[in-house]
Amino acid sequence: MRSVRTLICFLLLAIGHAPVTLAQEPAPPDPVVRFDGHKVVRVQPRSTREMRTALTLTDDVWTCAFDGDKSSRELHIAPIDIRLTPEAYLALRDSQIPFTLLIDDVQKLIDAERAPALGFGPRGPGTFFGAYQDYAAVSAYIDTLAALRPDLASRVHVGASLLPREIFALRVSAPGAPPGSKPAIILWGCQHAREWITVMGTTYIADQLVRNYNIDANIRRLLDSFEFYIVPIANPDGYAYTWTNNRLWRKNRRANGDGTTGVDLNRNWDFGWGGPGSSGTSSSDIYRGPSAFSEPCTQSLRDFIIARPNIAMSFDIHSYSQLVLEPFGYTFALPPETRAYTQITGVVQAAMSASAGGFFIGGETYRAIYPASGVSQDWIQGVRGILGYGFELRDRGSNGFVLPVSDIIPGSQECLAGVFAAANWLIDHPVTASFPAGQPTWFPANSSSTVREQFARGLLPLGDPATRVPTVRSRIGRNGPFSSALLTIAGSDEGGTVFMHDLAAGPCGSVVQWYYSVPLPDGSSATVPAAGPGAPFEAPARSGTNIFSDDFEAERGWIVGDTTPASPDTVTTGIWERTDPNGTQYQPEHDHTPLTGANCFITGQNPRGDLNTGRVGIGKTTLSSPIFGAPGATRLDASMWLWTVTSQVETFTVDVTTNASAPTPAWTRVLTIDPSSPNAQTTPRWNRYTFRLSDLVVPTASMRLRFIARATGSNNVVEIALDDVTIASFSCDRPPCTADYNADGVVTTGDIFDFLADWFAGVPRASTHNPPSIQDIFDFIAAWFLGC
Ligand code: 0X9
Ligand code: ZN
Repeated sequence: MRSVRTLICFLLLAIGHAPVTLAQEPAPPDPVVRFDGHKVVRVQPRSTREMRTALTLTDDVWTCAFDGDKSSRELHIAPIDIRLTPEAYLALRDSQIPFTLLIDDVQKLIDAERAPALGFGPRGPGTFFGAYQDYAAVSAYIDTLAALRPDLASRVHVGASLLPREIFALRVSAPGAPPGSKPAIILWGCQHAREWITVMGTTYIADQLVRNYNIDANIRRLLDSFEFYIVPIANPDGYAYTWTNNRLWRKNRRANGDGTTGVDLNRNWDFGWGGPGSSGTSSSDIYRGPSAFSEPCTQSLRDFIIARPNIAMSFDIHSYSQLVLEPFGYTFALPPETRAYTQITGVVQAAMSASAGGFFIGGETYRAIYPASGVSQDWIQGVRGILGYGFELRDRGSNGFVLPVSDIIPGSQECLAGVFAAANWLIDHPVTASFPAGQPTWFPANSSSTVREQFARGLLPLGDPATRVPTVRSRIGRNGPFSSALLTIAGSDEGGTVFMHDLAAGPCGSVVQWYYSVPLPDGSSATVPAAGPGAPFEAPARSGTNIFSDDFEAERGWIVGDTTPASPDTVTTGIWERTDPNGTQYQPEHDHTPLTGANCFITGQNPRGDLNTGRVGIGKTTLSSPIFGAPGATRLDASMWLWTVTSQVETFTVDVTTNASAPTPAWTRVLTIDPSSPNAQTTPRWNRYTFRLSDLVVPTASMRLRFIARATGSNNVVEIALDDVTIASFSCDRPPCTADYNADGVVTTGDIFDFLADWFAGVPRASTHNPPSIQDIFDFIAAWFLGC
């Protein structure tokens, strides 16, 4: 289904505009295009035939982007917004194709947009955001801002468009910070000419930064940390044309030499250029141009970015649909910064949604909207390695590109909220660590374990890992000195370099603490977690026994097919198999730990790019573990990694039995994933699940786990991958011992000294009273003499 939708989006956009908009500049003079009685509708086709019919009725697709229903994205022919002449609208009504009317008269909206809102003048200080502003007005306003605070702000020349018009930027940073001395954040609006709210939103951010440095503590923090480069109009010729001739023009104003005009600047960048979701047809609204970077506007922005290696993050601002978009657009593959993107997208979405009424959702461009190749964001991430976001601002279709003047301020506030949230995240997370095999939750007592970790860049690039090797500092217990060791490189995966090191654990009941010191390219270093020794990673030492452990690299007796004769599996496709998966939207490219193996269990191999062959058909497919036993275990944990896609009413369940050899074993539910579950995603990743089986059942000598993927409709998707299953029992899971203050696993006089030192130093952990009381000491000594 995905490929059908993709094709349709592509076809629709590729058709291009009606002849009336194709005339070349400058002579003969272009007519002014009017849209009297034109309507915008959101069509919900029920078949490819209906989609094709809708396609014949329009020459202007407003978006293929948004279907308003997260769970059905990718799975159905998506709704599309199209503009229709009055005649075409009547034809659509006759066609019986389901649609909703979004805009009744486009020209009326355009006329209303030009009229300044009541109580606002079109120009002058303080009223700039009371109306939309043309190229000259925005340019003049940038000068005004620079003049207002020359210590903070300056106008910067980015380059020139074809005609030529200047592409200008405002640079804003704390007073006295020379260019290049801080990490930079760059944002640009209006690659697409008709997306007027993006011009206002970017200028609004410039305005707020300049005016509020002395007033607003957060703005001061941002300008003390970064330099901002704000480019309100990345496509000046196109923008000017939307003011003079055609409010709905999207591309630049290149005369293509064949009677058509315009290259889509956001298909002209040189990473994945020419790929899916771009067109080689010059009349198309997604025409990519004759070659990558054929246009002066994209060249200028490219060179401006290359000349500033301190750029840490970028925002390409568009409208509409209310989306926070991660790379990539040209492929469903995830960018190498996946972990940072995931975290930043979350805070950005939340901040934008909390700001002025709009609700924003996030995802990678390719999956969240449609394939789009040659987009600026892909070049930013793919070539420059810069965190690159794309926003789609207001609205969700009620007015589309032609927002009422009353939306300028709230729409701009949403843009600002998103940019600021991401910038603040960067300040708060200079470097983050992640653990490819999961963050250790315990260590085997009295022995040494290998830990693998990766470091993701927040504020600054980490640079070449081989020349800047992080250090681990660790100790047994919560007091005393840390010892240091350099990490070694274990390999790399899509998350970057994987490091490894050994950690020694003490006796049962003790804890291990550790943190990292990560050198940065500028010679400084960051600690991870940020507070370093003040709040390190910590995990207990236990005497655990691995009852069962399988990474699926070898055959270990798993059973495919329901073991209960009364309820056999019926599906013929999507049956569980142990294999090295081929990456598709629904299936991982790698098993969970590609450094140490290739295989996992999946619900049917999909040939690369083919989403259907390996899909679970109507019915269920069952996978059962070999029998394992832990009779008498007081604590039995199961841990596994799952990669899940479930849509519609499809489900995935995990059960455990304690009478595995009975003819009809009884099963206890351990996990259900359905579309409402947190990890039931259409942008799947490997997630770790840990269950305390001993809380659910009394462990016996004859246990099994069972995994069932179930589909009830042929159009729906349930695709599961399973890897790295571990079942462990713990004989030592001591409750915390107050007397073992330093958590080294033994109660000695050292605990008294460490306790007293901390108590006198005011360490919060040493006191249960606020403010600390002498009673803390009496309580501790009593516990110490009692032995815990
Ligand atoms: O198709 C596009 O270029 C963007 N959508 S739009 O409706 N504004 O034309 C999406 C491209 C990737 N996303 C962003 N950078 N926003
Ligand atoms: Zn756009």
